Amino acid sequence: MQTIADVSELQSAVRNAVAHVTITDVHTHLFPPNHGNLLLWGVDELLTYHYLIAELFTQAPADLTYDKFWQMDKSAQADLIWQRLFIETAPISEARRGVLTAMSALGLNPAGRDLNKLRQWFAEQSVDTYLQKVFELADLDYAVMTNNPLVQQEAAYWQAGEPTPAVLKTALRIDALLLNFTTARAELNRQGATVGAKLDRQTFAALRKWLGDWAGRLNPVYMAASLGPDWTYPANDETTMLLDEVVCPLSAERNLPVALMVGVRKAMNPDLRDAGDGVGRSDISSVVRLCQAHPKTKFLLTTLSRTDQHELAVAGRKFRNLHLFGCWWFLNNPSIIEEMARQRLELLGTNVTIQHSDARVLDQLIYKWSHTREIIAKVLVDKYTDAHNAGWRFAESEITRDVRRLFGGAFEEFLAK
Ligand code: RAT
Ligand code: ZN
Repeated sequence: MQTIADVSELQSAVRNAVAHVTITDVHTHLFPPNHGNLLLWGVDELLTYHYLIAELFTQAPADLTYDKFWQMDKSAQADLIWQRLFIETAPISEARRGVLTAMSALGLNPAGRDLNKLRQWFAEQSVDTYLQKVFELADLDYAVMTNNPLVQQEAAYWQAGEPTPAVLKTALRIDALLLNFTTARAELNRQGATVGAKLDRQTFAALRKWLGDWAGRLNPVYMAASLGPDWTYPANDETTMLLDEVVCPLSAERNLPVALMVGVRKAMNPDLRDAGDGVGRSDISSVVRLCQAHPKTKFLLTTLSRTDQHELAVAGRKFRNLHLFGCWWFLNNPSIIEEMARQRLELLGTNVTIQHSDARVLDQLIYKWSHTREIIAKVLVDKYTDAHNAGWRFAESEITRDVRRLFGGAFEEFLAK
């Protein structure tokens, strides 16, 4: 095997591998183009991303009330965000820079400061070819969606059974069931599930059947839920019962992992709607107990608080049924991605999925991945250099193999196990 002797050659091989790796995006909020208005794309959607709405209100004048903002149509909201967050103040936050990166990668010129010109370009695109273009620019093999069968509009599209693009795979989202059984029950029964009000054996069986039917229909990569910082396991509550009696048994039976995203403090400011969620520290010992209680269920795990990350990475070393992924939401910022990547590589080697995009707007795939590639390249150059200086010599094929592991290979291995 030909290995690289020269350290600067090694460093360029690492940079090159990260720049050219094909990525699997393990968690997004994208939808197939034939699912109506569910798939968001274009500059107005980028500008009204909830991350930017939150930023707008940190500096909006007092006479811009929440109600006033929500009553505006999308393009008026986008105009306002463009004006205040790009023209009147520096677009240097991560979410703002993202819009610039996406525009530039598409060959547009954000520095022209002409929003209508940008809009005009998007108006000329057709969604199917644009989807393909974005996947090529970001260099993804596929992205995993978030598919919630308890949302009627979403369920109807899947029940209609139209084919969907191979670049979008499904994930069965189950928060609504895990966190609010009473509300979920009404929709379950509307779908013909005949679920009783009491969480007893019969109800669990009906729920397993309903969930199993949806798993059959969607063929998901995993089931998923986001949970609050106050989530504990086990607890004397519905979430524990539903995990123990419905979700984990189905997961073990079908070898279908459960992805948990823990630490979102929902509706910290309800006036901000989707932009109003905050963060709290999670209880990693609950994650540990869950992995112990359900050794036949595979858990994909990410948490929202920076403070949790070390403890979570240590847990990731202890359980074969636990796989860590992504720098979620408020952690998806260069300084934190870098810190988390270093920590995870040091504790877990390449057995981690280093990032996911969480893209809600198709175009975001472009910037979220190009920004991540930049940071991970920097971190990996250091890590490979350190191993080289310690006496190892790498072959180029080994570098590309391991970079792919970080960007989707380890995830797929975990799914297949
Ligand atoms: O990052 C986000 O866009 C959040 O609003 C959530 O969607 C979160 O990622 C989730 O999946 O719950
Ligand atoms: Zn998400």
